[in-house]
Amino acid sequence: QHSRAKSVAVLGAPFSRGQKRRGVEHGPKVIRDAGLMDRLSALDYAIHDFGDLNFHQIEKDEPYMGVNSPRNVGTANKVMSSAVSRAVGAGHTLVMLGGDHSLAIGSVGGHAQQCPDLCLIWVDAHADINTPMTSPSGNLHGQPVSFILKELQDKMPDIPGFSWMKPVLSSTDLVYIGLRDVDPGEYHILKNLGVHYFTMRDIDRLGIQRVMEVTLDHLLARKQRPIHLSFDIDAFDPSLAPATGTPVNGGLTYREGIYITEEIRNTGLLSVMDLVEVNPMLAANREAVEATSSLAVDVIASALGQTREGAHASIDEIPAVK
Ligand code: EXY
Ligand code: MN
Ligand code: MN
Ligand code: MN
Repeated sequence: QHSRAKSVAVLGAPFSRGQKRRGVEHGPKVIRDAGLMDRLSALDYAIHDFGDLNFHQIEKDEPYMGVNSPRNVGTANKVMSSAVSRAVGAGHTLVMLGGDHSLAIGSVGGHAQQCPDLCLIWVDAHADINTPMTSPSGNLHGQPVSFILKELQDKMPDIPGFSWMKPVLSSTDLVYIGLRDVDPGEYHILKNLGVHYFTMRDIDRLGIQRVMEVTLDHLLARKQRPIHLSFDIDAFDPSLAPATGTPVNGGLTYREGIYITEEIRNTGLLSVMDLVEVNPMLAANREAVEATSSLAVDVIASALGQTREGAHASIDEIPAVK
């Protein structure tokens, strides 16, 4: 059966310093405005809104070795890490609303403090595995995975703001789904470390059902363990998720995205989920913002147990005629 009835906590992270386009700090607000809490309360457990984290800005934050806003990103992730650790330690399944994807450094880091054996499913158009030395942009939202992986530590310079951070996962603990824009340095790292990944081409070839079967088998066959799902909304096709900073054509369909989260839900092992990179300031109009944020709500609800076949949670018999 599915996971024991648990409580779910939602934590907003209005943060955008991992990239250069303002607006992604409003992600938590537009996702909540799209009805997140109502949708989750229709599911089967206690649900808590932990509100938004408070990130105080560090004024003097010069680039370091080409990395932009290192102190702001490092410090924000330290805050994120302790908040996630506390929430998971208190027994909640946590949903983190970004904010840009650099926040996964703290989210995965804090999760790993409580669950050192966790595995990571990274759903994204991008691999986000540049090191500071390979990054073409200097943006930390394109680098979080390099901070997380043990195998890359001797390739990582000491970046100001990150002295608290320890790498927590091995490359075999990670699977990517949805890749279609991978930089040359990233490609080299993926191949060199033997990271398991499914590009959009792989999804075309195998189908999403097979992709999920292989993903979950790779991560869980040897031993059941907590899942961290880091879901970048830009994994979806830009026609579905236009309000995001780095859209790439040829992304997930609605049904592929929902199938991914349904399969993760069915393991009963989802422990923390990030939903990042919704940027309402980058949409052409209000409809585009609403489409993107209600898609985010659908993905989160599906990861937490909303099914396409319905549910019988609150009805235990067919109503009699009165
Ligand atoms: N690979 C590019 C870079 O490192 O700058 C673009 C990264 C975009 C990252 C988005 C959040 O997934
Ligand atoms: Mn990303
Ligand atoms: Mn991305
Ligand atoms: Mn690129």
